[in-house]
Amino acid sequence: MAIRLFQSQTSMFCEKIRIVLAIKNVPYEVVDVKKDDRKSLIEYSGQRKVPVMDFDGQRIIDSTLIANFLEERFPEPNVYPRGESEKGLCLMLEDWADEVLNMTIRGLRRAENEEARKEAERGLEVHIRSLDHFFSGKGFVFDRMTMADIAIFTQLHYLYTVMQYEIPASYKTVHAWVEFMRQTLKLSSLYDSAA
Ligand SMILES: N[C@@H](CCC(=O)N[C@@H](CS)C(=O)NCC(=O)O)C(=O)O
Repeated sequence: MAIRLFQSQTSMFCEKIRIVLAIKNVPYEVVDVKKDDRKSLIEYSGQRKVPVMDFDGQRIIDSTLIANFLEERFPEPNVYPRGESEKGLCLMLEDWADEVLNMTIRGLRRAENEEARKEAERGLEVHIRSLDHFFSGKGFVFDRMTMADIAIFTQLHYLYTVMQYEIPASYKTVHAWVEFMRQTLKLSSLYDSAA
C-alpha cells in the first residue's frame, strides 16, 4: 500500500487529514505543494486545491471525501459515530465547520482595513458564541473524537497557527475545549500544527 498526501502544512483541510491518518496509524508520504508552486499537484489532479490523496493510484480530492475513504479502508479506530443518525449529525457539523466557519475565518484573513476586520470579527464571534453554548459541559461532540471535533478544531486552530489570532478570552468554554483538543492531540502548543 502506498499513500501520497499532496498538502500544505498550513491548510486546515490538510490538518484534518493528517489527524485522521494519525488516529488510524496509517503511514503516508507527503508531497508539499508549496515546494514546486503546485506543479506536481496540478499535473496529478488537474486542479489547485489541497488536500489530494493518491491511494495506490486512486485519486481522491477534498478532505471530506478523503476522510470518508480512509474510514472505509481503515475502519478502526473509527472517526465517525456508529449510529446512523449520529453519523448524519457528525457529517452536518463537519460540513458546517468546513464551509460556514471556514468562510468567516477566510473573511477575517482577507480583511484589508480596520473596518473590514471589525466586521469579520463580528461575523466570527457569532459562530464562536454558538460553539461556546454548544460545548458547555461537553468534551467531544459525541462519545469520542470524531470528524465533527476534528473539523471544528482545525478551523479554530488555523486562527492560532497561521493568523496569530486569539479567540477572545470571554469565550471560556471554547477556550477550554480548544485546550482539551490540544492536549488530546498531544500538541505542545496551540501555535504548532498537527503532525
Ligand atoms: N472543500 C475542500 C477545500 C480545500 C481548500 O480550499 N484548500 C485550500 C487550502 S486551505 C487550497 O488549496 N487553496 C488553493 C487555491 O484555491 O488555489 C476540502 O475540504 O478539501
